[in-house]
Amino acid sequence: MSAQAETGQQAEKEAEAETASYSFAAMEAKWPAVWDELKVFTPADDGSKERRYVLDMFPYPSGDLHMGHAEAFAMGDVVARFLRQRGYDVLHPIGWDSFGLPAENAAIKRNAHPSEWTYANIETQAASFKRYAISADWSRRLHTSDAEYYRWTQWLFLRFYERGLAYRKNHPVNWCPKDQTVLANEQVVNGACERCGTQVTKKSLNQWYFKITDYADRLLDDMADLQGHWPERVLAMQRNWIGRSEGAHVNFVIEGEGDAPAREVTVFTTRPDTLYGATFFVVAADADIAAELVTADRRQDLEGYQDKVKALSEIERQSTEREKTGVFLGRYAVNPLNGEKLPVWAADYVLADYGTGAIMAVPAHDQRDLDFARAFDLPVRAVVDTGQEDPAGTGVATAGEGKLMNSGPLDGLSKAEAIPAAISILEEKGTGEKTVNFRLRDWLVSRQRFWGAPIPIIHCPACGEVPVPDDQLPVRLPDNLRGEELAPKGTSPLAAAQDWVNVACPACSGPAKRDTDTMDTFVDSSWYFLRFASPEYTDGPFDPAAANRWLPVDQYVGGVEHAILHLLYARFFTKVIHDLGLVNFTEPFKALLNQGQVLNGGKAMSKSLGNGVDLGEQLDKFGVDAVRLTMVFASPPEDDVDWADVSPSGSAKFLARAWRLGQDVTSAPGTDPAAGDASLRAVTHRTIAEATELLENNKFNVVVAKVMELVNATRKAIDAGPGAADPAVREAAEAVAVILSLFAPYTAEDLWSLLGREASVANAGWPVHDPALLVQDTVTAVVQVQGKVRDRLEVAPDISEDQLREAALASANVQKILDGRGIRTVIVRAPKLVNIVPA
Ligand code: ANZ
Ligand code: ZN
Repeated sequence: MSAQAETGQQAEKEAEAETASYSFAAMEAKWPAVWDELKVFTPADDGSKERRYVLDMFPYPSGDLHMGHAEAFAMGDVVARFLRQRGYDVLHPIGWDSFGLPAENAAIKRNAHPSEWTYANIETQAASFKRYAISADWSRRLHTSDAEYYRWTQWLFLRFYERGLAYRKNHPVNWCPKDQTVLANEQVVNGACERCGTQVTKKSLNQWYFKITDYADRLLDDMADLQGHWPERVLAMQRNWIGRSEGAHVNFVIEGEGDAPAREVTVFTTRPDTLYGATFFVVAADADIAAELVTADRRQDLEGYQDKVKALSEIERQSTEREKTGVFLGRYAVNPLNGEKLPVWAADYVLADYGTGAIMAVPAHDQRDLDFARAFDLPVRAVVDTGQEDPAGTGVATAGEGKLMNSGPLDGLSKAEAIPAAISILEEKGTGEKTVNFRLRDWLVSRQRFWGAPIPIIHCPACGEVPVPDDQLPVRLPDNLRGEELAPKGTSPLAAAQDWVNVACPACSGPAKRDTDTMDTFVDSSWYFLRFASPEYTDGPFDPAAANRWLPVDQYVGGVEHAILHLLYARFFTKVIHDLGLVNFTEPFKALLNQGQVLNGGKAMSKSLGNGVDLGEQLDKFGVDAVRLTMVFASPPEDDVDWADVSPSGSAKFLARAWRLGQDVTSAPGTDPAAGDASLRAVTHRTIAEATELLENNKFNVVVAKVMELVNATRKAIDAGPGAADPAVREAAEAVAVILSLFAPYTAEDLWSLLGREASVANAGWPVHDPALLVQDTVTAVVQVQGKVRDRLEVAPDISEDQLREAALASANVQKILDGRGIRTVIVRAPKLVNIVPA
């Protein structure tokens, strides 16, 4: 056996000895029942304490929990447990986002009902969450696929409908050919289906929408309250997604041609100041207006072009890299300011769905227009003198500030002056007006799938759309459809359930049909945080009084992948629910924490890479506490954790070391620490002070490092210092238990009990530091010669630079190194560092 292997074995034996009596399995078996019994995590909700609401984005029940859940929920639990220790009444609920496609696909494969797969997975995850010691109030558990829940999703839909915020329209929508369902704009990523990656196409369908655009301004404005409490990049993404642009609508008359009469087409522009520089006019190739305007002899060209455009994603269409393409439509638009005739083109770089789907092209000052002008030899006329070279020559459009020229009444004005001036002229003439345009589109909520909340509308041949009366809610999903019957066929599988579809019209009692679409699951998750305030409530989606007591959520925790979809929808719902008079707040989440991802070897864990790490195996091997502690210790919560770089066995060793303090302390509980060892007390109180501040700033990983130092100092005091009977040792060990209770609940509880204290450490109360004990009489100054540490000096914290320099130069160690050489420079950073550079 090699010497190396021998020392390896030796180290292993020592490690074993160290952890021998520390059994995470025994603790995991013992404590959950005690916590349940004591209802440690159920808030009192009686007003005796200030309330705090900590929420983790609820999980989707796809199989068992994975490493990502383990990280996110470890972070959220630290916050919940910290606030509980600080004396707040904490609501920390858990539930499941349990409607959705995967359940349905699994059901088709297994010839089962989606509920079987869903609820089996929920039970698996619930057991894992319990083992993982999430400090959740299990009595408030909810599932969005329960009829008691989706009844209220439907009820909310009807309230939206009454207010004109839910409506149906026929419109080209994003269609996933694989999943055979429509997708919201938010679910199309780089032109592909967010779920399955298939290239998304457009299809004209009659679909239900929520009018989120009515709330665009408020969604933007209210972000001011979130500033500083939400990650800036999430706010930026929402701001971008909403995409507010100020500008003008300008009406152009398109001259008649042959049989086609003259007509007006409006454009949206952010640069009405450049109207005199418009040299052509472009409509979106796929907008109805293109087909309406095109002259007969060019129709075939247009149709050929449209076929090509259909295959392109929105991103491709807007790419500045792609060569510009288009078709002249044979018509001319008249510039309302100078009467000039501009040729009308159809092109793909203009989007049908943005602004009005038509633009005035100003190639001198807009790069896309300039690229197009150069491709088709159209004129370029600069109207803002930016001091740069003429774009016609350079091919580079100039977008900056400057004085107007070639622009009649606008000449000589600055860009900033010319924009309102141009708008006034247009408004006087009645050919345009100031306007605000948003990138945000209405939210498409209907899905042609089974496993979702049915849309509570009945279609009657006589009465049209008739809402299902409230007292007939929920509209339950039929439970007799199975397997292939659930397969997507382009229409909802619900359409095949004849006995379900055919109903009497609630208005005229005549034969009518239920709407067969279900709601996007993002509808379910847009209000669940409200339901947690009163999950048993039967008179409405939630008890308004309870919601006003608990909400808004004080700390929301979840992945940044929800930056726009879920978080924007939840904000929208909250505002509508506020406007319905049900709650007195307008934002759902006061603060947001985006935890990082768990990687393995620098890459996201995935089946194809084969780098997945099984959470269950990690828990079996190292114990829950070691996994939780590792997640938190690895990095700041916002950063990724690379499982290849961390050491859960190191965490386990540390936990055993902390736990053994409990075996060694010999002073009785309640002993006054005042007479205890002063230097250990200073460490304990400094740790408490620092941990408090670090936790308030979500710097959980640093807190773990601090508690490790405290464990070391305590161990030293027991072994080589004042000894196990010193009351300062008990004080330190109890502080370790309480701080550890946020990260390693089993070890902390067991340590607490070894220390002779009663369960639960989870509400022992946060220790308060004594500022008088923080005063340090000396600090350590490091003395370097040419960057190498040669001595350490204990000095007063307020030592002057001169005094410190002198003390360093007087050091015998330094003298020895210098060995008579002269000194070139001395750098002093009092009271911590001196660096001497010899001549
Ligand atoms: C003339 C002009 C001159 C423009 C100029 C810009 C610069 P944002 O800021 O994103 O709102 N536009 C309008 N509708 C469009 C559509 N459906 N597809 C593609 N482009 C469209 O952009 C507004 C500008 O984008 C508008 O202002 C319009 O071009 C173009 F020197 O009008 B502008
Ligand atoms: Zn009717």
